[in-house]
Amino acid sequence: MKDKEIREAIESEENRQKEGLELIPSENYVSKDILTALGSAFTNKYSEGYPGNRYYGGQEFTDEVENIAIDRAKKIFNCKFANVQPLSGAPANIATYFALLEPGDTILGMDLSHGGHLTHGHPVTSATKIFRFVRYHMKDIETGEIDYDELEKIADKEKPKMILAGFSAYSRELDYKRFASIGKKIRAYTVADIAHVAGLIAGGVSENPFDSGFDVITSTTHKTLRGPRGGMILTRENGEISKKIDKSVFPGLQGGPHMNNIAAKAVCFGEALKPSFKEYAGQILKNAKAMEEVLRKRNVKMIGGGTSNHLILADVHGSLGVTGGEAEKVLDEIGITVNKNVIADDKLPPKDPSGIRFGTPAMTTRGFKENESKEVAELMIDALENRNDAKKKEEIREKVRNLAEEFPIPESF
Ligand code: DSN
Repeated sequence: MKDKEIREAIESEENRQKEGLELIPSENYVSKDILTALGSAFTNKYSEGYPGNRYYGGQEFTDEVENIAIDRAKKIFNCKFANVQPLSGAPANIATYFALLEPGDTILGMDLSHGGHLTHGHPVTSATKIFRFVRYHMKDIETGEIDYDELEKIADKEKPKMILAGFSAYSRELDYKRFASIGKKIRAYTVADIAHVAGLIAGGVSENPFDSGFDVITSTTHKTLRGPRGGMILTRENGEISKKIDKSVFPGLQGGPHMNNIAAKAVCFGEALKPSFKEYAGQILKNAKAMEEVLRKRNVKMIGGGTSNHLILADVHGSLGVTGGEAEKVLDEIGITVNKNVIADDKLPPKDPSGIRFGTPAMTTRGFKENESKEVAELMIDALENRNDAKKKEEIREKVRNLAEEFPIPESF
């Protein structure tokens, strides 16, 4: 690359990723094939419209890759329709709201501090100027169980047109059947935002919401699914809902799709269809359970009491007397990347909350098994307990570096 400044920044980032351990549960490492597709000639092409029905010429190969991406996505998630053009998860959610609702309609989603996502109705987001959001919560933060009775009562009273199941910082399985039966009763669309667990569903480790009768799934492709940064919308059937979704994505909200990204999504879906992906997804969960065991042994409180997926939300303020912001910084210093995160009904502000959120998708891609996962959890707690001891932190940094060297980031799967 001729641009020296950018080349150096890229090389530094590559080294940071090589020498440290990535534990942000929404991040992962993609294969070289996916990077090749992202850096391919498809980035030069405009392709407004959909395969066979575009507004510009020269589409024989864009149609080919988009059709492959659509077919593979449908196969993975066992459904009849896929739109692979959303630029990421938030635009996929917004496109779904605009496709199926009218301004002023009500959406029922999970409260952000109980694990929901910003786009599920946090007041800072623009969608709240157009739609009315009401929220459900966990019943018990010790077990993480959703208060389904509360959810049903709100649904009966507020009559939302859409019920959202999905999360950004929640470590337990959702009862999709209960969501679907409440949705059916009040004739609301049921939409599952599976951004975090798409890879677990693809690998058969988590339940597929379509099996419970959900109407729509929205997702990102870059988290547990291990693909390029992007989004998609799937519908169980191919009918009125899917037609509305297509129109809402283009021309409703987006212009030209990013065809290099769609080619990379197709590669990602191909990788997720391989039998080895099932092993990968299973190991993500085993590794998270191994970390959970260490946290429990060392008395670090976990929201929801532990994990049934790829992530853990730990109350480090309550357990170790360190804020989430301080903990994130200390862990950065030893080469382990996590993110500070609010916990349910947090008394501390979102910029420096009580919790940290971390997970196993990226380190599992590196080949970590249960023993290494336990070692990482021990090192994290050691570092937080010894946060004022520079020498101890340097020793831990060295151990992290050695672990990272022992498990280089793979180039293919
Ligand atoms: N930022 C993503 C996450 O980390 O969960 C969600 O948008």
